[in-house]
Amino acid sequence: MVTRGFFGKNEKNERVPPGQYLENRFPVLSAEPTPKLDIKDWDLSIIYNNETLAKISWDVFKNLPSTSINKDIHCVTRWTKFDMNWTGVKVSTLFEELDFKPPTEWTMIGASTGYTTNVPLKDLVLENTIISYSYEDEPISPEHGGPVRLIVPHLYFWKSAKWIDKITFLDEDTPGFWENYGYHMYGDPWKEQRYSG
Ligand SMILES: Nc1nc2c(c(=O)[nH]1)N[C@H]1C(S)=C(S)[C@@H](COP(=O)(O)O)O[C@H]1N2
Ligand SMILES: [Mo]
Repeated sequence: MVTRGFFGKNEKNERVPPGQYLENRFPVLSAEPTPKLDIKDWDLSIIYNNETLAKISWDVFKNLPSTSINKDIHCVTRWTKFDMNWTGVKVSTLFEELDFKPPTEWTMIGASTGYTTNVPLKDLVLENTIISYSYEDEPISPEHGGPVRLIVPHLYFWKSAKWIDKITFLDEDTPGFWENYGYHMYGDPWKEQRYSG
Protein backbone atom coordinates (compact mmCIF):
# COMPACT_ATOMS: atom_id res chain seq x y z
CA MET A 1 0.00 0.00 0.00
CA VAL A 2 1.37 3.40 -0.98
CA THR A 3 0.05 6.27 1.07
CA ARG A 4 0.48 9.85 0.01
CA GLY A 5 -0.75 13.32 0.63
CA PHE A 6 -1.84 13.05 4.24
CA PHE A 7 0.63 15.56 5.63
CA GLY A 8 1.59 16.75 2.16
CA LYS A 9 -0.24 20.08 1.93
CA ASN A 10 -1.39 22.88 4.13
CA GLU A 11 -4.87 24.36 4.34
CA LYS A 12 -4.02 26.75 1.45
CA ASN A 13 -3.27 23.70 -0.72
CA GLU A 14 0.43 24.63 -0.90
CA ARG A 15 2.86 21.76 -1.27
CA VAL A 16 6.12 23.57 -0.48
CA PRO A 17 6.28 24.65 3.18
CA PRO A 18 7.18 28.25 4.06
CA GLY A 19 10.82 29.19 3.50
CA GLN A 20 11.58 26.07 1.41
CA TYR A 21 12.64 25.74 -2.24
CA LEU A 22 12.12 22.81 -4.58
CA GLU A 23 15.18 20.63 -5.13
CA ASN A 24 15.47 17.93 -7.79
CA ARG A 25 18.77 16.42 -6.69
CA PHE A 26 19.11 14.44 -3.48
CA PRO A 27 21.70 16.27 -1.34
CA VAL A 28 23.74 14.36 1.25
CA LEU A 29 23.85 15.96 4.70
CA SER A 30 25.86 14.13 7.34
CA ALA A 31 27.49 15.40 10.50
CA GLU A 32 29.68 12.31 10.66
CA PRO A 33 31.63 10.23 8.12
CA THR A 34 29.61 7.57 6.30
CA PRO A 35 30.09 4.27 8.15
CA LYS A 36 30.73 0.99 6.34
CA LEU A 37 27.94 -1.29 7.48
CA ASP A 38 26.94 -4.75 6.33
CA ILE A 39 23.20 -5.33 6.39
CA LYS A 40 23.73 -8.92 7.58
CA ASP A 41 25.25 -7.54 10.80
CA TRP A 42 22.53 -4.94 11.32
CA ASP A 43 20.21 -5.09 14.30
CA LEU A 44 17.94 -2.72 16.18
CA SER A 45 17.86 -2.42 19.96
CA ILE A 46 14.93 -1.08 21.93
CA ILE A 47 16.15 0.33 25.22
CA TYR A 48 14.66 1.74 28.40
CA ASN A 49 16.41 2.47 31.72
CA ASN A 50 19.72 1.08 30.40
CA GLU A 51 17.99 -2.19 29.70
CA THR A 52 17.66 -3.69 26.22
CA LEU A 53 14.01 -4.70 26.03
CA ALA A 54 14.26 -6.14 22.53
CA LYS A 55 16.86 -6.67 19.86
CA ILE A 56 15.71 -7.29 16.31
CA SER A 57 18.10 -8.90 13.87
CA TRP A 58 18.05 -8.24 10.13
CA ASP A 59 16.81 -11.81 9.55
CA VAL A 60 13.74 -11.13 11.67
CA PHE A 61 13.26 -7.55 10.51
CA LYS A 62 13.33 -8.31 6.80
CA ASN A 63 10.39 -10.71 7.16
CA LEU A 64 8.10 -8.19 8.88
CA PRO A 65 5.24 -6.79 6.78
CA SER A 66 6.61 -3.94 4.67
CA THR A 67 5.11 -0.58 3.76
CA SER A 68 5.95 1.77 0.92
CA ILE A 69 5.40 5.49 1.20
CA ASN A 70 5.53 8.29 -1.36
CA LYS A 71 6.29 11.52 0.46
CA ASP A 72 7.63 15.03 0.04
CA ILE A 73 10.68 15.56 2.24
CA HIS A 74 11.66 18.90 3.79
CA CYS A 75 15.16 19.66 5.08
CA VAL A 76 15.77 22.46 7.55
CA THR A 77 18.51 23.77 5.19
CA ARG A 78 15.50 24.71 3.01
CA TRP A 79 15.39 22.09 0.29
CA THR A 80 12.18 20.23 -0.37
CA LYS A 81 12.09 17.19 -2.61
CA PHE A 82 8.78 15.86 -3.92
CA ASP A 83 7.65 12.27 -4.26
CA MET A 84 10.37 10.33 -2.51
CA ASN A 85 9.61 6.60 -2.42
CA TRP A 86 10.75 4.67 0.63
CA THR A 87 10.05 1.11 1.70
CA GLY A 88 10.48 -0.38 5.14
CA VAL A 89 8.61 -1.41 8.24
CA LYS A 90 6.27 0.91 10.10
CA VAL A 91 7.44 1.43 13.66
CA SER A 92 3.88 0.67 14.74
CA THR A 93 4.03 -2.65 12.86
CA LEU A 94 7.33 -3.51 14.50
CA PHE A 95 5.88 -2.87 17.96
CA GLU A 96 2.74 -4.89 17.14
CA GLU A 97 4.71 -7.82 15.76
CA LEU A 98 6.91 -7.86 18.86
CA ASP A 99 3.89 -7.41 21.09
CA PHE A 100 5.86 -4.51 22.53
CA LYS A 101 4.19 -1.98 24.80
CA PRO A 102 6.06 1.34 24.71
CA PRO A 103 7.02 2.24 28.30
CA THR A 104 7.05 6.07 27.87
CA GLU A 105 5.88 8.84 25.54
CA TRP A 106 9.36 10.00 24.46
CA THR A 107 12.10 8.42 22.41
CA MET A 108 15.64 9.06 21.29
CA ILE A 109 16.54 7.56 17.94
CA GLY A 110 20.17 6.48 17.84
CA ALA A 111 22.59 5.65 15.05
CA SER A 112 25.60 3.36 15.26
CA THR A 113 27.69 6.48 14.53
CA GLY A 114 26.49 8.23 17.69
CA TYR A 115 24.00 10.57 15.97
CA THR A 116 20.80 11.01 17.96
CA THR A 117 17.49 12.78 17.49
CA ASN A 118 14.41 12.91 19.70
CA VAL A 119 11.04 11.87 18.27
CA PRO A 120 7.86 11.73 20.36
CA LEU A 121 6.27 8.26 20.49
CA LYS A 122 3.07 9.64 18.94
CA ASP A 123 5.01 10.64 15.82
CA LEU A 124 7.07 7.46 15.76
CA VAL A 125 3.95 5.30 15.49
CA LEU A 126 2.14 7.34 12.82
CA GLU A 127 1.12 5.59 9.59
CA ASN A 128 3.96 7.01 7.53
CA THR A 129 6.88 6.72 9.93
CA ILE A 130 8.97 3.78 8.76
CA ILE A 131 12.25 2.11 9.44
CA SER A 132 13.42 2.06 5.85
CA TYR A 133 15.86 -0.14 3.95
CA SER A 134 14.94 0.86 0.39
CA TYR A 135 14.79 4.11 -1.56
CA GLU A 136 13.28 4.13 -5.07
CA ASP A 137 13.24 0.32 -5.05
CA GLU A 138 16.98 0.03 -4.42
CA PRO A 139 18.83 -0.58 -1.16
CA ILE A 140 19.50 2.78 0.54
CA SER A 141 23.01 3.87 -0.39
CA PRO A 142 25.53 4.21 2.47
CA GLU A 143 25.67 8.03 2.32
CA HIS A 144 21.88 8.25 2.51
CA GLY A 145 21.76 6.11 5.63
CA GLY A 146 21.94 2.55 4.39
CA PRO A 147 21.49 -0.15 5.30
CA VAL A 148 18.66 1.16 7.52
CA ARG A 149 17.42 4.64 8.38
CA LEU A 150 14.34 6.15 9.94
CA ILE A 151 11.92 8.13 7.77
CA VAL A 152 9.66 10.58 9.61
CA PRO A 153 8.26 12.37 6.57
CA HIS A 154 6.08 14.94 8.35
CA LEU A 155 8.99 16.46 10.32
CA TYR A 156 12.15 18.19 9.07
CA PHE A 157 14.55 15.64 7.67
CA TRP A 158 17.07 15.80 10.53
CA LYS A 159 14.59 13.67 12.50
CA SER A 160 15.04 10.92 9.90
CA ALA A 161 18.20 9.50 11.42
CA LYS A 162 20.55 7.58 9.13
CA TRP A 163 22.31 4.32 10.13
CA ILE A 164 19.90 3.72 13.01
CA ASP A 165 20.45 0.89 15.45
CA LYS A 166 18.49 1.89 18.53
CA ILE A 167 15.27 3.36 19.87
CA THR A 168 15.70 4.49 23.46
CA PHE A 169 12.64 5.31 25.54
CA LEU A 170 12.96 8.30 27.84
CA ASP A 171 10.85 9.60 30.71
CA GLU A 172 10.98 13.11 29.28
CA ASP A 173 11.61 14.81 25.97
CA THR A 174 15.38 15.23 25.71
CA PRO A 175 17.37 17.02 22.97
CA GLY A 176 19.41 14.91 20.54
CA PHE A 177 22.44 15.89 18.48
CA TRP A 178 21.09 18.86 16.46
CA GLU A 179 18.53 19.80 19.08
CA ASN A 180 21.45 20.38 21.46
CA TYR A 181 22.75 22.92 18.94
CA GLY A 182 19.44 24.79 18.96
CA TYR A 183 17.36 22.92 16.41
CA HIS A 184 13.70 22.71 17.38
CA MET A 185 12.60 19.92 19.71
CA TYR A 186 9.74 18.97 17.35
CA GLY A 187 10.48 20.34 13.85
CA ASP A 188 7.19 20.77 11.99
CA PRO A 189 8.07 22.21 8.54
CA TRP A 190 4.58 23.68 8.06
CA LYS A 191 5.05 25.74 11.23
CA GLU A 192 8.69 26.50 10.35
CA GLN A 193 9.90 25.01 13.60
CA ARG A 194 13.56 25.22 12.57
CA TYR A 195 15.19 26.47 15.76
CA SER A 196 14.18 26.76 19.39
CA GLY A 197 13.61 30.08 21.11
N1 LIG B 1 23.14 9.65 11.37
C1 LIG B 1 22.76 10.81 10.83
N2 LIG B 1 21.49 10.94 10.41
C2 LIG B 1 21.10 12.10 9.85
C3 LIG B 1 21.99 13.19 9.73
C4 LIG B 1 23.31 13.03 10.19
O1 LIG B 1 24.13 13.93 10.13
N3 LIG B 1 23.66 11.82 10.73
N4 LIG B 1 21.56 14.36 9.18
C5 LIG B 1 20.12 14.61 9.19
C6 LIG B 1 19.82 15.72 8.34
S1 LIG B 1 20.13 17.27 8.93
C7 LIG B 1 19.23 15.55 7.13
S2 LIG B 1 18.70 16.84 6.21
C8 LIG B 1 19.08 14.20 6.55
C9 LIG B 1 19.85 14.12 5.28
O2 LIG B 1 19.68 12.87 4.69
P1 LIG B 1 20.39 12.62 3.30
O3 LIG B 1 21.87 12.78 3.49
O4 LIG B 1 19.96 11.27 2.88
O5 LIG B 1 19.86 13.70 2.38
O6 LIG B 1 19.55 13.17 7.40
C10 LIG B 1 19.35 13.38 8.77
N5 LIG B 1 19.81 12.21 9.43
MO1 LIG C 1 18.96 18.73 7.45
